[in-house]
Amino acid sequence: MTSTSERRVLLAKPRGYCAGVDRAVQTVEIALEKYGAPIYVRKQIVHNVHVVKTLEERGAIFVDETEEVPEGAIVIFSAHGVAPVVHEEAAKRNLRTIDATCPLVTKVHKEARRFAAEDYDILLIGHEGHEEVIGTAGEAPERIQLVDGPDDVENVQVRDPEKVAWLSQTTLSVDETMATVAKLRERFPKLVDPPSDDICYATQNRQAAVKRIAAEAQLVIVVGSTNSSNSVRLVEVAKEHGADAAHLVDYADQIDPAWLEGVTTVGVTSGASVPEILVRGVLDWLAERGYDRVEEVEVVPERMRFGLPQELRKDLRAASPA
Ligand code: 0CH
Ligand code: SF4
Repeated sequence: MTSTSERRVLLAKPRGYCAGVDRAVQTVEIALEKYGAPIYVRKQIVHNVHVVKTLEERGAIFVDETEEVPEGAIVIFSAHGVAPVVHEEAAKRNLRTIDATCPLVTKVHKEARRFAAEDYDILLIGHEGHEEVIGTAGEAPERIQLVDGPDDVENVQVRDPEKVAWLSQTTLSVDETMATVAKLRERFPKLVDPPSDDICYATQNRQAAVKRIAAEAQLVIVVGSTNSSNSVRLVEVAKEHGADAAHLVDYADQIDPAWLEGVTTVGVTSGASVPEILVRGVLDWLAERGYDRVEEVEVVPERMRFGLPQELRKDLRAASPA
């Protein structure tokens, strides 16, 4: 047993909501207020069980495809982005679309279009089947191929090894992606980099923060859902950077008390799609078990904010008195 006086919590900062998630969740909330329920949302607005459940309770209906949305209704596209074909399908069904794609995902879509227009073969580093990757690849399906980590590099086939560029999903492990790029460059020395980082500021900052706390914690608890790529990456990064164990939980009641055996320092963080109230739940759970000394460890300040999608802003402006 550890003594109570030794027990402490290191709370990573930044953690939780990034600017793109904040904007996407607000988009659904404001659309519900402005247009009334139901509001359709294609896919989970962000990959978090609690966020989706809360919005469902307020009248959002989450669907997998636009064909499930009644003709003429409003549909919101999730933060992870959609392929151009999805916009076309929505237009055919006369849907009113509000695009909550994070501007930093849109930036990667633009890079894909530009490289494709210049006739590059584009190697998109990302996780097979992830919505963001499906959306980005849909910008130029005939030019883009997926590279799912360093072990997948040997499978890449290109038309001209002199004309290859890489892009990535925004929520990957920074270190693993650099390892993938290094292997790609061994095969294609002329490989062209994206004009700026595709892995976004929020992903990078949350990984930097979890590395810091993992170096001192025996156990790291990451709050996040199992389909949240960036949250799962935080668990992996914590294990690689010093934590004896790291676990992903949606809610405090999923913590196994056995994880605390012999643990003096618990690290806590959360993925970019996770509301702070869930982190508070974990801190309360830990405090009840003697881990009531919480030290916040800030590695970098974050001030990023994004404006609401233009379709929504336009309607809000039209409704406000001159
Ligand atoms: O980490 P992923 O991409 O699975 O998504 P999330 O958990 O909804 O976090 C927000 C990222 C949205 C797109 O970059
Ligand atoms: Fe945007 Fe990054 Fe947040 Fe994704 S994780 S929504 S790219 S800020």
